[in-house]
Amino acid sequence: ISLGVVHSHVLSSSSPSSESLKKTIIDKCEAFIQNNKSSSANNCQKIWSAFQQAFVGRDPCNVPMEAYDPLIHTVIQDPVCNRMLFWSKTKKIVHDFTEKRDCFLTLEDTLVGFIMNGLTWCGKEDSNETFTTGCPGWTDCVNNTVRSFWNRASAAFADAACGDVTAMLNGSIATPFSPTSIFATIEVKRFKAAKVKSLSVVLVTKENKGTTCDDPSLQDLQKEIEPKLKYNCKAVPESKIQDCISHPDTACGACW
Ligand code: AVW
Repeated sequence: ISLGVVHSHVLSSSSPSSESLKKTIIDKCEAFIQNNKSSSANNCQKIWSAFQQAFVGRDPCNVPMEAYDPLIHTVIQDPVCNRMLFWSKTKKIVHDFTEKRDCFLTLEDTLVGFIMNGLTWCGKEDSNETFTTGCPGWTDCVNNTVRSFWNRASAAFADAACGDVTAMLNGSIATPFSPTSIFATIEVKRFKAAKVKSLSVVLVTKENKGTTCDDPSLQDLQKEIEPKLKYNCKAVPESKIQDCISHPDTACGACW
């Protein structure tokens, strides 16, 4: 049995055919809806068809983020005020955390983010094929198929933000609020003062080392936010968040 599983895994991940990408996406879509009944108004076939029209037949380095507008408009997603969690350079810990509890939700915990998370895809000019290998990498060209998707999905996630929003940033790197990140270039710029009350930064630190909330990049963030929204920042040791990951019964409010 285990050999069979390995074999089919190798087959499905190396096959570049349109059918396998379509199946992967529809399967993930249906699995998500199964586990999140609040998403059941979505139609996975419609989502696939809106998704593929963004990039099929196009140069994979020339897909602007607007190409995904039809996909974003097809997805039905309730806003979750006060529970939205943005992140930058904290991908693993933030998702280990949200996987265990419902009090916070990242883009990757929403339908469209969940479906595309971990996938690579692209098309080719004058072809109706879809590919999952040989696609341009994140920095190979600005308007690549995958990066433009994340830009567009992040924009929609930030547009929907409301109430008190939280951002988990990395206090172990020199510039926790990186000016080239999606968080800085897209999400922060789209918070609407009429809907978003405050931004709370959780700066994940390694035992009182690294950057603090006084870091110049975080001062830039504060300047960009205030006085439109309230801003606050708290340095939280990584071990405290790890404790909350291992003890999912701990109240979310006690995690930072
Ligand atoms: P990130 P963001 N090469 O941790 O603020 C390959 O910088 O941008 O956080 N992949 C890359 C590269 C690169 N040079 N740069 C970024 N990525 C990919 C959506 C990689 O998968 C959520 F709502 C990395 O883990 C967050 O609030 C991911 O992009 C926000 O945007 C995130 O890069 C996180 O984006």
